[in-house]
Amino acid sequence: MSLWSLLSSQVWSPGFVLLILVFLLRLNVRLRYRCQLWDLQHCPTDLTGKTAVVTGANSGIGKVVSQELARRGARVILACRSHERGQRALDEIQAASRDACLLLGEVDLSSMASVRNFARWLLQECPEIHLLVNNAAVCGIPKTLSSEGLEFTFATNYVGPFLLTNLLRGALQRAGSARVINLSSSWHIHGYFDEEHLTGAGRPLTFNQNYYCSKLLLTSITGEFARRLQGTGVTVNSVDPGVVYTGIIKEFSWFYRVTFWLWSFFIRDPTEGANPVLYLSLEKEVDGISGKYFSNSCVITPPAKAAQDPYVAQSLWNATIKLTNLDLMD
Ligand SMILES: NC(=O)c1ccc[n+]([C@@H]2O[C@H](COP(=O)([O-])OP(=O)(O)OC[C@H]3O[C@@H](n4cnc5c(N)ncnc54)[C@H](OP(=O)(O)O)[C@@H]3O)[C@@H](O)[C@H]2O)c1
Ligand SMILES: *[C@@H]1O[C@H](CO)[C@@H](O)[C@H](O)[C@H]1NC(C)=O
Ligand SMILES: *[C@H]1O[C@H](CO)[C@@H](O)[C@H](O)[C@H]1NC(C)=O
Repeated sequence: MSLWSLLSSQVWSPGFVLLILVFLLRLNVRLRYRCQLWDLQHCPTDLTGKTAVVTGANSGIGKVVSQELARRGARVILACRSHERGQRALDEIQAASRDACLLLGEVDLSSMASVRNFARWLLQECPEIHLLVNNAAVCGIPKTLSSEGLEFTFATNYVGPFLLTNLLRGALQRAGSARVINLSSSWHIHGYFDEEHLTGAGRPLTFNQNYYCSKLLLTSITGEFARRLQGTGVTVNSVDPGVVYTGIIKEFSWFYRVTFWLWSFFIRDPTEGANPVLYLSLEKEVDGISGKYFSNSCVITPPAKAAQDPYVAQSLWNATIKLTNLDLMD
């Protein structure tokens, strides 16, 4: 077919032109992300002999992170709430890299009893932990109280990881130098402080604000934890993976899910979303840096004002210690 007949043929319907436009736009977005992303391929870090724990490892960002850590020789504990979904992810990662050393752990981060059981088991299996990725989270769930009297979203996204990190503190310190990474979100700037939210009380929250607020608390407490761990060799930082097309929207109505799907052409895929998390897990230049918030292009960025106030963070720390009965432990 000559060029002329191709140009004058029927294929140039508006639909076809639109399709090409979408394709070009997507290509542009992909190329732009490629420039923003950290160069994972050229990072030489080897994790042989190291132990890493990733929560919510069965899907999305957590699965990509677990796979990369395992590929680099780490023993990776996939901490999942569903045995079945966890096992499926484990089999998949194992199939991709046959030497991967993986262990499945069961934990429901919304239940403090479950977090304690998991920590007990984990400390028996792994006396030293070099990397903890607090990745699991939920989004889009209306206010719900757990049987332990905690609000479900806050319990999963904030109180559970708080308790887990504290219970694993000894194992992290024993590792000599360890990193804790909290998955935040740039949306935390839409949250505000109210400790009473943790127990389902406090000022009413609008649509999805429980998610934003829980991420704000997480970002704030990261600073406080870092202050408390100064000099122990353990660093804690939080990071925004960017807007990523994953299962995070599974609890939303079909309308939001379809919108997100349409949007998925222009946002990050899980591999791109995992990139800043892997940067914090692997990159040598992050050694010793603690208490910071990293943007999705791996740059230290000031978090929301509310998350920078050490007094607020200390008060939040005190409240959460009490809520999790950690004050009765030692
Ligand atoms: N996607 C984004 O645009 C975006 C943006 C900013 C921040 N983030 C953050 O990135 C992190 C990873 O999210 P994702 O996008 O990869 O979403 P995802 O695919 O939904 O992954 C979330 C994981 O957390 C697990 N989880 C949820 N509740 C749990 C609980 N109570 N106990 C244990 N595990 C639980 C889920 O397990 P199940 O499979 O059993 O549900 C799932 O494996 C989250 O912290 C999220 O807030 C994501
Ligand atoms: C937190 O608790 C400590 C020790 O119990 C106390 O000294 C400190 O003043 C409290 N901080 C805030 C902000 O409540
Ligand atoms: C993340 O770091 C904080 C401090 O970073 C630590 O207390 C916490 O347990 C980890 N998870 C959360 C929820 O903050």
